[in-house]
Amino acid sequence: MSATDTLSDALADLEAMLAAGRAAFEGSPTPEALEARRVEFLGQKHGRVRAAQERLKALDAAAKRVYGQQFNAAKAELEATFETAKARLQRRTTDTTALDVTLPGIPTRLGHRHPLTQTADELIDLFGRFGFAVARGPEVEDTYHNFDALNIPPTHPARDPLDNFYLAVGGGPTGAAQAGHCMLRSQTSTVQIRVMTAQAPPVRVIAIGRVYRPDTVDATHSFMFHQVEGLMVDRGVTMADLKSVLRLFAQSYLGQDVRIRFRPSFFPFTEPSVEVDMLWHGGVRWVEMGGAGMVDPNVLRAVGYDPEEVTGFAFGLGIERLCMRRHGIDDIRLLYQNDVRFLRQF
Ligand code: FA5
Repeated sequence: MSATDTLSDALADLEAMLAAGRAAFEGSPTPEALEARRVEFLGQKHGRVRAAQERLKALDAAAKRVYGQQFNAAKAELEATFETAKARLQRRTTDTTALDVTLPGIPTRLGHRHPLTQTADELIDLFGRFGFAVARGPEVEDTYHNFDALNIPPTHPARDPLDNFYLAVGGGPTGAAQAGHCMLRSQTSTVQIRVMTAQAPPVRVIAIGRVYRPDTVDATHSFMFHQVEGLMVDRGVTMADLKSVLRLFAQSYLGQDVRIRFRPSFFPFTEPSVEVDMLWHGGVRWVEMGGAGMVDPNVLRAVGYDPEEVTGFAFGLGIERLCMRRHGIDDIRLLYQNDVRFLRQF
């Protein structure tokens, strides 16, 4: 092997070592990795730079001069690259904007059920303990279940289009498509009919759900709200049972000291009928909580029950007002604005 060949080999190896060292230092992700690579390249005893220096010994005087110059430049460049990489990694560990993995995390806020959903769940639980099962019915109803079967005659003002959300399409009581026979239910009393047509007495159910009325919105009225309907039919059910159940319910849900009162009223599907009020606002104002009464014999007959055999009571309470009274909420609109600052309190 000639001295010239040895020089060109040595220069090629030097160039390759320089490229590898540059890449190793610049690509070091941590101070520890950089230190390991420093030892590999710049280590005093066994480093690759040291080995490249050893190549000098085998070269003749002229080649030594050439190689020596290139070696010095390569070594200086690698040392500088190492220092730059070291400074970069140091900056990263002392940089205050860098991620500090020892800091406590930012807790994720857990969501929870809307106060109205909580109220509905509590009512299901409470009435469940009184022996009432849960029944369901559709929100899009026909006028048969919303009116006819509830003894509400065709000319009754409760059917006024200004007081109801009729739908332009839909099925009538016979299922035939007939505009105006379909509506968003205005009361959960529709479910009474559905339950009684589906099963024989005894019946003891509640139905919870949305109802719709084009009422003017104010602190206690919304155009969409929720009702809990109760229905109990059996032999010998009396008005005394109705009053006991409602009083027990009010005390359980609103507190032992709650005061409720029954006022004579009228609903076409109950006879006698009452309206139930609860005392509110520091005991200075009565607020209507619902309507109730003994199921009208006409309604029982229409679903195939014998009013001589069985009697029943029914009630329909506004869930928003129960929830408001329970939590001291003075405006129904707060329940529908979805302001998390409000909702977070429940
Ligand atoms: C009824 O809806 C009857 N179906 C109740 C009933 C059932 C009577 C079974 C007899 C037997 P009323 O229209 O009064 O009745 O409504 C009942 C309750 O719903 C009211 O007392 C009130 O608490 C609530 N409510 C009525 N309208 C609204 C409204 N616009 N916004 C919020 N709550 C309302």
